[in-house]
Amino acid sequence: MSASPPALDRSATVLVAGSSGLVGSAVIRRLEARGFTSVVGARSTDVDLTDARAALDYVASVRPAVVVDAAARVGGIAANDAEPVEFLNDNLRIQTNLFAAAHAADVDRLLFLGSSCIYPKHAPQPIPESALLTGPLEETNDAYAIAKIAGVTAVRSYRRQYGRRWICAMPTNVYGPGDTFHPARSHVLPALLQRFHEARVSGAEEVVVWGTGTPRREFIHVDDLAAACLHLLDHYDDPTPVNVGVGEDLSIAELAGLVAETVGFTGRIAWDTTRPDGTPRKLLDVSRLRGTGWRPAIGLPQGLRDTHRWYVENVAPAPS
Ligand code: GFB
Repeated sequence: MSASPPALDRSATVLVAGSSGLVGSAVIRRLEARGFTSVVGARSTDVDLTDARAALDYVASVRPAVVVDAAARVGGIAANDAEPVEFLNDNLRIQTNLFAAAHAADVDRLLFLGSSCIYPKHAPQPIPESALLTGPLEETNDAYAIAKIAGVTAVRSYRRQYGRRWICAMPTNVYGPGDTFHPARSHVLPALLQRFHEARVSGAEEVVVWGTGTPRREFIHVDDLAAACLHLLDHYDDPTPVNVGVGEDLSIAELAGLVAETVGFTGRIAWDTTRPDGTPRKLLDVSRLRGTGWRPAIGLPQGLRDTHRWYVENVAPAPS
């Protein structure tokens, strides 16, 4: 396994790119809870990372010792399928510019967040890190996946050519408070929470869920992912990306049942099989992560309740 680097200095300046997003905001909460005293969050309104000059100037002005790259254009299966050009180009630009700026500012520790969609569509299950680049990708998100694979290669290249102690984490599907709730663009878990909640409130008898219900997905709560990111920065220094998951998956049909139970919807579930299923199964092999001594703490039923509460308090329209 990897060499263990020195734990991060709690007074080091840590720059979290993508700090208004689901993952970036959770990483900031975790760093602050763990006693980091100089945490800087970069939102897209602070710096446009698709602009190379802006990225260089911004990182030079912050002078971070550590960078967490949680900045990305993200979305669910429909958004990825509809806008592959933006998912490819924006993500390539964001990470290329941020890495170049971090290198120019002599940043020695960086964590890049990828995605489990980098693995082949028919990878062995659970998916080991060694499955990378062993087969064709799922077509609905190949543009996003290629951008993330380029990011993994870039991190490995900065390590090899310049000796940077940069690392990659590959999270499974992430959810939690702060997620994007949009009927067409979001990932499945927030999309279903919103749809089932609205059906319960309006008294609808049926909720439509996309696809066949048979694909299997693994979900990690964003606070667990943030904890894993900090754990890896403190304990992991190796060119191999690390899968970050919980080690268990469920079918979309089972997820829909759990969401219905969480929000109190008791009507029918109908399946819109004109919608794509995407990858049949994405369960990560998390033995490398477990080998570093980390385990998740938040189970899916608890995480769903937290996320539903957050949705009701922050997103759902107030009852009139
Ligand atoms: O979360 P999701 O969009 O992402 O969809 P992926 C997961 C599964 O849920 C698919 C089904 O089989 C969908 O067909 N599903 C059912 C729904 N109802 C819905 C719904 O209302 N909304 C959505 N979004 N899905 C994404 C990638 O793939 O995963 C990204 O496109 C990224 O690139 C992300 O990697 C983690 O797991 O299929």
